[in-house]
Amino acid sequence: MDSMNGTDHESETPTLKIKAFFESAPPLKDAAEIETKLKEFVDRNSSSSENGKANRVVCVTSGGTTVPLEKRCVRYIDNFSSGHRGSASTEYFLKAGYSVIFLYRRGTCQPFCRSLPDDPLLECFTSTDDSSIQVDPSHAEVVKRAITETRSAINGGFLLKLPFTTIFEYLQILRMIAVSLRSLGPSAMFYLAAAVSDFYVPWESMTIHKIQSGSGPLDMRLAQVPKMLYVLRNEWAPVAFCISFKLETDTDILLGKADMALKKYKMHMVVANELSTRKEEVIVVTEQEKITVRRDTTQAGADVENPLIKLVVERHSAYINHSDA
Ligand code: PAZ
Repeated sequence: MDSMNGTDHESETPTLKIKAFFESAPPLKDAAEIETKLKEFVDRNSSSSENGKANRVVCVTSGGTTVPLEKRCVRYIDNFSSGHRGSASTEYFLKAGYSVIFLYRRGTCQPFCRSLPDDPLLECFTSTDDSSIQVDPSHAEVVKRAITETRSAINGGFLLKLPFTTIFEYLQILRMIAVSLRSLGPSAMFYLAAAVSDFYVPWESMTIHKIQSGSGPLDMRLAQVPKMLYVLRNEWAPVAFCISFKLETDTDILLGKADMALKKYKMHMVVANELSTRKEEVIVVTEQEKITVRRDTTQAGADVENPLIKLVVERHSAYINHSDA
């Protein structure tokens, strides 16, 4: 499931197919509200920098998209992504002074909340005799960090969180973000870590009601999701710094596919990762080099996103300086 990063049939990805995808997609229910939030966020980050330049803003996508099988959706095709990569990267981008638009799958990992237990409400809090609620001392530190860091980033105007569930929502919101970040020129970045469905059921050919099991095996044909990286780079945000991700389970094809995505979609970087080792190491593919980035195994709790974001920020700085020259 990697349409944003995919390489199959790119030659069949004309603007027309993409236009058709958006025209047939069910309209976003909260489009006006998202538009307003984006405008406020971009305005704040365009004017608040001290040196007269726009703040750096990164759109981090995180988690997997779903593909509904029915309009009144009971069943859908899902994706494995936990959102760990996107949420961890968001924390490091904020630390590096970026403002972040976090486009995430509902219910997946959130920035600053990665260390919370699975069921935070029941595991971190206790109800006392006088019916007040207290944090269990063993979880006090992680709860405090989750609340203070998240509130400070959101209230300070550095973090905007926008949720999606379906492939239709994801791509429509991504397009809105891209268009609204256009004014920031090279200071804007796209860090596309979400696992995006390759195949989908077009809205107009989708059954309204729950698919019935009485009529035997299900025979369903899925259409290919148009390759949106193409329009992102060529139309929506042509000057932004763009990083896509490539996930494979077969290491023999991983770097070849990443290279192909880099060239075909003119990405500035492609982060290649293999499913079982993705939390240990990634390979950053650029036009000139392939850099292996590893988690520091000598440090407890160290993650691969820390060195990865350092490298990304360094390359983004060079890109901005080069654009200014
Ligand atoms: O979300 P997560 O931390 O479980 O996994 C991250 C990832 C593997 C989804 C990401 O690093 C990635 O490769 N995203 C693109 C996936 C793709 O090729 O569709």
